[in-house]
Amino acid sequence: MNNLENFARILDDAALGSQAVAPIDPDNALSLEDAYRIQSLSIARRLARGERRVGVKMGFTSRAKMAQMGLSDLIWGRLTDTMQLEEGGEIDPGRFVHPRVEPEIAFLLKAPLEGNVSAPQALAAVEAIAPALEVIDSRYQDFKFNLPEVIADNASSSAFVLGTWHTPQCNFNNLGLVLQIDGRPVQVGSTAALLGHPLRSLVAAARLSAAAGEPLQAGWIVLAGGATPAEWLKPGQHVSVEMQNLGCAGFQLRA
Ligand code: OOG
Ligand code: MG
Repeated sequence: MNNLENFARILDDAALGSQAVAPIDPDNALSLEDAYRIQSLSIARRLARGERRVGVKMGFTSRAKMAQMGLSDLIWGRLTDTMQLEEGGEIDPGRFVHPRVEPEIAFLLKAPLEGNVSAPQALAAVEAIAPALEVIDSRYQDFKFNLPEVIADNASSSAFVLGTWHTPQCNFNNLGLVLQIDGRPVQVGSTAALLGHPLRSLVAAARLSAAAGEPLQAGWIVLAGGATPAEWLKPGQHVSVEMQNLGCAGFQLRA
């Protein structure tokens, strides 16, 4: 087993066992290319266990997220079917190490989307949009990492919940949103926080996925990134996002 495979195993085991691990790149020696290779190898382990690839998540597409995590480069990760949890459902907190939640907007694609596309070309490939909650859960101790480490860790992907799909034939560039925990608003924002327009996040996803040799497919979901800072989650909490015109998505963390 080479080094990269070993790191993929460590991170995959950490996710499976909900157990934090030490940083894998304490000397800042890992290249971004190797970091994405580790991510790809860790997802290959999930696919070998029978999970199915369902899309892509984008990270650090808002200033709020960049500032909160102290990193300012766009990153992306791979979504599989077991990460999608039932809207309104109950989630076992035991599956996480130290979860956080953030409000996002999701795209459902009706056509493949590849390479350097324009925003109108990206929109033409969108079947529907929905409000979303992403649960991020770094596998590193104290949720601390450098850029290659978070990339290797599949951009902290852990779970997501989607609200109802809506036609994209509406203006969704500046929709107000509220993240609530136990009925109390904890973050307020707008989809405009995502690179000025969430479609820009989809454009970036098309470019980065194609460059990695895994172009976006019809039927895939793309999570555009957190529009506000993420909030820590505790067992027993109820979380929801309400998005202007698009409705709500929520879940209950079991006590
Ligand atoms: C990295 C993942 C970033 C987003 O939406 O910006 C992300 C992290 O914050 O742990 O999911
Ligand atoms: Mg996110």
